[in-house]
Amino acid sequence: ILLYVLIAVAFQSCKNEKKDELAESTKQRPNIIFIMADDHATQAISAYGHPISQLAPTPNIDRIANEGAIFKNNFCTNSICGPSRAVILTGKHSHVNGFRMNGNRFDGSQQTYPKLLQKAGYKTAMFGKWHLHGEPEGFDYWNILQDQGNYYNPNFISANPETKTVDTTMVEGYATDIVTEDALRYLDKIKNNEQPFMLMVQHKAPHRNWMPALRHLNKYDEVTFPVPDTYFTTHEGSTASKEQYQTIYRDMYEGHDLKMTKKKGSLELAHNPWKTDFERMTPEQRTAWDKAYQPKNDAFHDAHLKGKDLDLWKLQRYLQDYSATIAAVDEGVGRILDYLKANNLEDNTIVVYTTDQGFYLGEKGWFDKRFMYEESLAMPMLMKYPKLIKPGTEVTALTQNLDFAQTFLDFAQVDIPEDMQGKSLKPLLTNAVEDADFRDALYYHYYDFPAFHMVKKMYGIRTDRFKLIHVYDDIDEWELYDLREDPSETNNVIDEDIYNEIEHILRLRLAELQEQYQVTEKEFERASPESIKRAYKGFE
Ligand code: SGN
Ligand code: CA
Repeated sequence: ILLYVLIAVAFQSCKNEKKDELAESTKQRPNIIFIMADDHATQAISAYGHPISQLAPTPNIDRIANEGAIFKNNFCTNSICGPSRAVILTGKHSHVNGFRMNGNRFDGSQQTYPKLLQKAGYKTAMFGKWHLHGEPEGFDYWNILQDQGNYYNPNFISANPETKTVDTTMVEGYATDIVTEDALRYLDKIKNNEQPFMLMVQHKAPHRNWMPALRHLNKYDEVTFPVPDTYFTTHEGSTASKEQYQTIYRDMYEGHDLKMTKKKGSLELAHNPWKTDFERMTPEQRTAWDKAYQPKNDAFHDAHLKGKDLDLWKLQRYLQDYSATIAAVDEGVGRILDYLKANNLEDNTIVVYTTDQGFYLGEKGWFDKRFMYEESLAMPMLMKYPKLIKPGTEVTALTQNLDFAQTFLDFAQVDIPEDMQGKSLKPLLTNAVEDADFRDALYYHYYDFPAFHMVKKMYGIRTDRFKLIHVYDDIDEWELYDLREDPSETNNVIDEDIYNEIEHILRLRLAELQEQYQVTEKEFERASPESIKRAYKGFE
C-alpha cells in the first residue's frame, strides 16, 4: 500500500509539474491578431509611400509598420480571393490545397494553421469574409459574412452552440464596423483567459462595389488622385492584357460601381444589374447616401464630359470611393490597436495587416487583380510584435502568403509540418537570415479562366529583377519583363536578343520550382475553345 501511495504521489507531482510547464509556455506564447482586408492594394497604404496613399493616408494601419515591420516584397501565389485565403490557411500552393479558383469548395478537413494552433492550446476565432464556401473548421468561434458579403446590412453565418444549428442573420449596420466590433467583443470576453488567442479579422472592404460608410461618403470629394502613366495604354506585347474585361472606362458598371445616376435631378442609378447592394439599405441609409451623392452626380451631368475626360472622371470617382471604404478599415485597425494597449495585451500580441491580393488603381486602365503584374501580385504585409520586432523594420526579402502559416506556427512554438510549402518569416525579423538569402525566386499560378473579367490562365516566376510569365489556354504567349528598366511592365522583352540568356536561366529555374512544389501536367489543362468563345460573348 505504501508503495502504491508513493507512486501515486510521485505521479501526481509529475503531472502537476507538466501542467505548470504547459501553463508557463502557454503564457509565453504570443497572441496573434490577423487582420485582412479584401483587395487592399499596397498603393493605398500610406506606409508603402505611393502617391495615391499620400492623398488618402492610413494612419492606423501605418502604426503597425512604424511599431513593427513592413514587408516591401511580399507577393501572392495566385491573385484571387478564395485561393489566396486557402494558401494562407494551409501554407500550400493552390494545386496542393485544392482551391484553385473562386467557386471551388475548400476541403475543410485538411490541415490548417488555425487547427494546429487550436490543438496546441490556442483559443481561435474567425470574423468576417471567409469566401471558401463551407464552414470554417479549427475555430472556437466564427461569425462569417455570407458569400462575398455586403457593405450595408450584411448577412452573417455562425454556428449556434445552443441549438447546434448554423444560422444566417442579417445584421443592420456597416460591414467593416460590424466585423471590427464583433472581434472587439470577443477579445473582451477572452482577454483574461490563460490560453493565448489567435483571431482572424477579415473585412469585405475595399472590395467591389466600393460603398463607403455613411460617415465617409464625402471624404475624398475634394481630392484629385494622380493618373497612372499607363491609364490609356494599348497593351502592346501582351494579348492577355488586350483581351481582359477589367478596364475602368469600359467594364465598370456606371450605377453599381461608379454610383452614377441616369440624369440630372434623378436618384435613379445608371447601369445597376444586380439588386444586391443598394436595395439592402434601410430608407434612412439610402436617404443619407443620396444626399451625399446627388450633388456630385448632378455636377457631373452639368459638366457633359465625353471621351477621355469622361474616362478620367471615372478614375477619380473610383479612387474616391475605394479610398473612402478603406477609411473604416483603418479606423477599425486603430480601435483594435488601442484596445490591446489599454488592456495590457500589446507586448505579447502579434498584429498582422494584409489583404488577399493586390489590386489595380487605374494602372494599365484597370481595376481588379488576377494578372501576374506587380500591382496585383504584390500583397501588403505589416507585422508588429514589440517583444521581438524592432520598430521601423523593413524587410526586402521575396516573401509570400505561402509563408504565413509557418510563420504563425513558428512564433507559437508549434512544430511545423513537413508538407507545408512556405518558409517561416521569423528568421527575417530576428536577423537570423539576410533578406537576400531568403528566396531567390517565387512561383505563381492563376487558373480562373474563362470567368468574370476574362483574364487568361498564367503561371510564372519572379526574381528580384525579372519576371517570366507563360499565358495559356486560348493562346500560348510568353512575357518577360525587366522590372528595373521597366517597372510598369509595358515592354515585353521576350524577343530581344540581349535577354536570351536571362530567359534561359528563368525557364530552368521555373521548371525547378514546379518540381519542388510538385506541379504536375494536370495543372495546365485548357478549356474548350467553344466555352471560351461563349464566355467572351457572355461577359461582354
Ligand atoms: C465579384 C466582383 C468581381 C471580382 C470577383 C472576385 N464583381 O464577382 O469584380 O473580380 O468578385 O473577387 S461584383 O460587382 O459582384 O463585386 S474576389 O475578391 O472575391 O476574388
Ligand atoms: Ca480579394
